[in-house]
Amino acid sequence: MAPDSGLGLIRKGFDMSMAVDYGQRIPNNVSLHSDRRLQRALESWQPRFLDWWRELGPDGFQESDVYLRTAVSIEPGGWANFAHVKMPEYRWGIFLTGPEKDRQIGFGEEKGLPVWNQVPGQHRADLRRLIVTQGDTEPASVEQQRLLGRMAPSLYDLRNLFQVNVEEGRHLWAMVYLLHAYFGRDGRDEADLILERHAGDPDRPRILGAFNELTPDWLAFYMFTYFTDRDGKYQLASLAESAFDPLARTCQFMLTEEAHHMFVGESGVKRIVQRSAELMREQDSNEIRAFGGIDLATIQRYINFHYSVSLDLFGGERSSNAAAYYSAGLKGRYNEAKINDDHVLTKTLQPVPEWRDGKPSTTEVPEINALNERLRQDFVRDCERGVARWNNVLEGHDISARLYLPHIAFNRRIGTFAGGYVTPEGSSIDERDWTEQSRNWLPTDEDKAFVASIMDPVTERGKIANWIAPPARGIDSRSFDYEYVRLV
Ligand code: BYC
Ligand code: FE
Ligand code: FE
Repeated sequence: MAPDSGLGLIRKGFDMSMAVDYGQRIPNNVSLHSDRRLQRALESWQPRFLDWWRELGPDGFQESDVYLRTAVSIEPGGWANFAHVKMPEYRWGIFLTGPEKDRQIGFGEEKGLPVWNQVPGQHRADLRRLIVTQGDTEPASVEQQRLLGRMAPSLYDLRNLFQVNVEEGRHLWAMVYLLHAYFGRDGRDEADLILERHAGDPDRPRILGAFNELTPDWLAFYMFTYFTDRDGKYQLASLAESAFDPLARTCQFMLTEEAHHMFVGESGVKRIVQRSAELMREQDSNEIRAFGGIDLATIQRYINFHYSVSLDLFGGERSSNAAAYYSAGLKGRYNEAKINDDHVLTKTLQPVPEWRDGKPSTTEVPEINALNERLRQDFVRDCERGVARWNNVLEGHDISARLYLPHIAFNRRIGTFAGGYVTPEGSSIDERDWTEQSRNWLPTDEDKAFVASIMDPVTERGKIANWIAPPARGIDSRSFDYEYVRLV
């Protein structure tokens, strides 16, 4: 019986042991075989997914053997399953963390009531929208990154790119499962549409702004996985609090994969900063482009861009959508259970940024309307940690320059700061000054052309491009010179 049949049945035949069934065409721990209708629907979506993967997934390398990890169980150690596989043969599957016994809704108007195992009619449209928005980002990122394989700095990095790509593909599966299993006909239609919108397509773009930008080079890739995948972490964590238990458990499991994506970003930028610092010392100059390194000014401009477009992903600083999601129990706060308050948030006020009299300022709003902003602030604090680690590298090379996060009002397109002109330091300026000076703050065509010019692929084992330092250690205790990708 499908859960969208209106009978409100808890999904039958749920496999409590949570073992992953790999005997199936679609590996899963949701006992897919006991729901023929759902299984058939997903099996008819699978070839469309594979067509999409071949057409808009990684360009080239589809026949190469890539040293990928695949989830084989949802237990903590279930991750450590590494083998060389061809990407189109990756075991994309449907995995949810195990159900928590007697779990209760943690926030909002129904706080304390049992969580839902089906979609309540009055929340159907909002839940579908959240799931579609989440699902839309996953294939978008694969599309954005599709050309990077041809300019990878090493086999190690090439493998990390593909690991991120296949896991974003699996995140799409996670959302498509929810759409098919719980939203009936319109869920299936939405799942099809996710494969029809494309990153940067002028006619059918992706839903959220950052997912229509190109990821043209590896500096952009590491910035994206540092900043934009981190938005994913915070959005998934707040959906993992949802009263709709299948969504909560799906997102919980996705978070384990997200950690690796952010590691790729943080360590990637760090290795670039390290190589740049080495070249600056060797040459006793900040101008290292002639020696094939990426200068700190360019790195800073990339930070400014990727950080500001990622801030936009949190939505407006005052949001009645976010308030409605919260009071309905659909989307919570980061680490909701660890917060010591009433978890209803209608009686308290919260300061939020506001654009007033032509400059950045703050105002107070009911706390429940400030949830996007709260999540954004959690994100900002998290972003600062990595920047501090990158700066440690500079300090270790006796370089006094520092990287930093620009002001939250800088280069924003969404929310109160959209349309304002603000410097990375937070001063408001007029449009003419912006036009003249923004080339100092955002990557220019010339920056991108330079970075593109040094992106020569390095495919020899143990070798690495000149603009990045090798990693401190390899993947799965392998050495850096391991054959992470067997090229054909
Ligand atoms: N671009 O009340 P507001 C990831 C729209 S990343 C375009 O301020 P709300 C990943 C908004 O839709 C995580 N439009 O915002 C990372 C609304 O439209 P309507 C993705 C935007 O709704 C790397 C209007 O503006 N997951 O997983 O509270 C690689 C006013 O909205 C944008 C999610 O986002 C934007 N940036 O919040 C791979 C979680 N921002 O109603 C994957 C699900 C706002 O006027 N999504 N708008 O038509 C959500 O929770 C919410 O939709 C948002 C927006 C937080 C995104
Ligand atoms: Fe993802
Ligand atoms: Fe990710």
